[in-house]
Amino acid sequence: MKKAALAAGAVAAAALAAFAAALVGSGPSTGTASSHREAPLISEDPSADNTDLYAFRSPDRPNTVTILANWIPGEDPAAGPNYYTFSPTAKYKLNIDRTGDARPDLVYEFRFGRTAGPAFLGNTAQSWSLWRNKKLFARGKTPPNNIGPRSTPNYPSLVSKSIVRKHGISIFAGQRDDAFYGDIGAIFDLVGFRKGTGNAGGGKDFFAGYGVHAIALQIPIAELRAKNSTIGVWASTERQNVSVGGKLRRGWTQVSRLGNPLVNEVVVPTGFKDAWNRSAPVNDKQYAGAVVKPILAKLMNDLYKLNAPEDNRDDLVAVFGTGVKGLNFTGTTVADMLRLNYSIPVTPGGKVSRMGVIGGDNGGFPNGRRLGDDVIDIAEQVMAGFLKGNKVVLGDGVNAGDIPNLATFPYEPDPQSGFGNSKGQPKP
Ligand SMILES: [Ca+2]
Ligand SMILES: [Ca+2]
Ligand SMILES: [Ca+2]
Repeated sequence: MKKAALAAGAVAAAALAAFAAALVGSGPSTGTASSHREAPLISEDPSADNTDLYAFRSPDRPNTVTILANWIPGEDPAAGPNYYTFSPTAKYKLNIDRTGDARPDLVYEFRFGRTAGPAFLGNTAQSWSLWRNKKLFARGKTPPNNIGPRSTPNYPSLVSKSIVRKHGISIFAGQRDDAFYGDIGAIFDLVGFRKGTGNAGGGKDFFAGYGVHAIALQIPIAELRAKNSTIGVWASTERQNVSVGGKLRRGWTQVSRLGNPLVNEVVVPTGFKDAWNRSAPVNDKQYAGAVVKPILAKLMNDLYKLNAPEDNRDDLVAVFGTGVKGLNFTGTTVADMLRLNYSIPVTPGGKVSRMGVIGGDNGGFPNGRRLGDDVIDIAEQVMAGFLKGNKVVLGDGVNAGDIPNLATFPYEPDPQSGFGNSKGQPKP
């Protein structure tokens, strides 16, 4: 058992080494979430960088679906005076396909303003406007970042005041604690694990203490009207084209996108990662070869002799590309979208498995994704061949985030405060 656990841990590490590019964060940190710094170009543009995407039936309001997307890897809450903000020169999008063709039918597009702050401080409360299918839908303001007890007292009330409700839809945008979790520090130290590993705990949550910027929508199910009650969701960011001393290029260019966690990092070869970020899900068939014969499965076998199937991975194509038949299949169009069958009931609290569908809980990943779903462990086990009968207990030893998620919208926890900076120790 001990040996098995050790092997499992090592494999987890190998898998994560591949995920690593994605997971390693920016700035003062070394990491953030399931798609952090996963491609060369976007790693130079953190405020446009998608980190994670979630979609789930809202546990406290089961007649609605919540879609939540995070941007900006590794926000140190103490990073003043110019704290992290959404970029005023980017468009942040949540795209929903309701017909299975991987073309968006509902596009929620956010733009943010930014004004100067008091004295030497940046202003982190940002006005926003939300456009739905190119029509102005709502306006609002983010709460400020969680600076500290003097600047931002009673932070939860600032958050609840910032939530806008319009035509039955709840809307939030602003800083959050990163709900993603995983042991990244050990993995990058030459795939070493601290102890135990497997799924038996013992890992260290690298993301503890770091924030992100989130956009969350809570949409009545009655508005979604998707074929087979299954939506395909992805988040994306566009940058305004700029010209430097030459011809003006008008318009916008997509610089980042995210559907399922870990796809661009695990599946897409490095040389194609930037192109992948610029492309649309509808054209994802070009990457199907990399899914059918994943380099990661071979790597895992080479290193740890796991017996992971190395070819004909139709199971991975289903999970990432088309949805799983009988669960959240959207048709034969291969596209990286997070697919949620919202006719599947919310899993009652005591029955929730962090392993989602492979843990017997169809209310979680890959049927959508909840904040607590352990997508690192799930991805490792699925890559090893779980759905083809090769069940290896893999994991990174971190089974939950450092802060509990909230029971109500926007569900992702309040960010830790800059004043409360958890990294240093008071001097004697
Ligand atoms: Ca469509
Ligand atoms: Ca966290
Ligand atoms: Ca884990």
